[in-house]
Amino acid sequence: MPTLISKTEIDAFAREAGFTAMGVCRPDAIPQAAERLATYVDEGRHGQMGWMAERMAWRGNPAALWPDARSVIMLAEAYTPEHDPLAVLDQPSKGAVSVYAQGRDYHDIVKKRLKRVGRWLIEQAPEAQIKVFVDTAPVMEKPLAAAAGLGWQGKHTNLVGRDLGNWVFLGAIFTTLELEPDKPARDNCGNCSACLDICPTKAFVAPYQLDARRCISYLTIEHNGPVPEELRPALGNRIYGCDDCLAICPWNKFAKQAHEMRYIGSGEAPDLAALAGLDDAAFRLWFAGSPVKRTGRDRMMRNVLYAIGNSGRQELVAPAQALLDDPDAVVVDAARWALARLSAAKG
Ligand code: B12
Ligand code: SF4
Ligand code: SF4
Repeated sequence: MPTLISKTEIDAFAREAGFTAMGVCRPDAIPQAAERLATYVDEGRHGQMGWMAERMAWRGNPAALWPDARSVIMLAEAYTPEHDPLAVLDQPSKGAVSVYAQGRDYHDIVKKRLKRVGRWLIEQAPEAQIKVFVDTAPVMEKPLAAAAGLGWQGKHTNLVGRDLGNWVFLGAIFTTLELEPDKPARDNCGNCSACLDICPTKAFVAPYQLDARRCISYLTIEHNGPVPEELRPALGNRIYGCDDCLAICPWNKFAKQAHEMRYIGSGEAPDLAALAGLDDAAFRLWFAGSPVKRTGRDRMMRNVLYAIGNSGRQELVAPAQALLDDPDAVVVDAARWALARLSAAKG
């Protein structure tokens, strides 16, 4: 349906609500996505994320997800760190938590903002209908954001913008309003391969294609059970997510400051020894309000033990030994591995 709201007005309101950038595309603007998603799933690159293989007809084709939608408003919200996110990798007795998880859970904050923009849209055009999505719905946010002109999918597969860098969260508002689509942005990766080269586990099958099963973000957050032994040394001290391919991207010199200070952690990384002592209740308390909480205490303990094993620090033998009789078999396996590795490091 034709609308009298201009995109400039929507953009202005979205910025007032806290978003850093906005763009519009049609729901049928990502015709290659379905096939690429199918290849990804057929090759098993999604690992244990079984939900990616469900509702593929919707995920790969936003026009099928909601046939009445006429426009997709894509929004980006900056969470640019104020410290060097890779500095913690040189502090083996600390646990590296990726930037996006150092502060408050973005899902809650972005969703509230999306709803605020959505409510405002309906006030301006009461005939409009909207649906808002962030992260967990069967919507491919990166190709949609690229189609809406916010940037391009870099070789690390994340959205990068010439004036945004890649430290942004994405969210979508589908609407029945007809809005003028933006032009997709050009790929500006050129000959650069910094993100592919830095990846500790060589998780990229090719530029623009990730095998999640090798990605530390997947292994530390999504993967249940023991991490394959050959990949454990490459985790280093990363205990929740990984920022290497994002942090190295040269376009971050144009990154915008985060508007939401609740995303900005103190930059202080937690001590592995302290984390190893957490029971379930203490874990929940420590990570209250953070996305880390969703991974659960046992998986975090597993990650902490791999980091202890990689630390070479003999003072971490005692905290690892204390977990040898943990009720969780995966934690016990990780404790044994950590102790064997520390013993080998002692020589
Ligand atoms: C599943 C998922 C993951 C998985 C898999 C990631 C992946 N790349 O597939 C795991 C757990 C590994 C993960 C990790 C991370 N994630 Co994640 N994740 C998602 C989720 C839920 C779906 C992504 C998806 O659809 N993947 C399936 C594949 C097929 O899609 P794709 O990556 O877009 O694949 C494209 C390319 O491969 C490309 N392609 C394929 N072949 C070719 C060939 C050529 C020539 C070209 C040009 C392109 C091309 O086309 C495909 C389709 O567009 C989205 C939220 C959402 N609903 O979209 C968040 C999301 C992508 N994640 C996000 C973040 C922040 C991260 C991490 C940085 C977190 C961290 N610090 O640990 C890491 C980054 C790791 C990385 N290098 O990608 C943000 C990214 C924001 C941004 N700037 O782009 C999102 C959008 C969440 C959000 N709402 O903000 N994530
Ligand atoms: S997040 Fe880390 S492990 Fe995953 S692709 Fe990027 S650099 Fe590799
Ligand atoms: S690091 Fe280089 S190749 Fe990777 S996304 Fe950034 S510009 Fe593209």
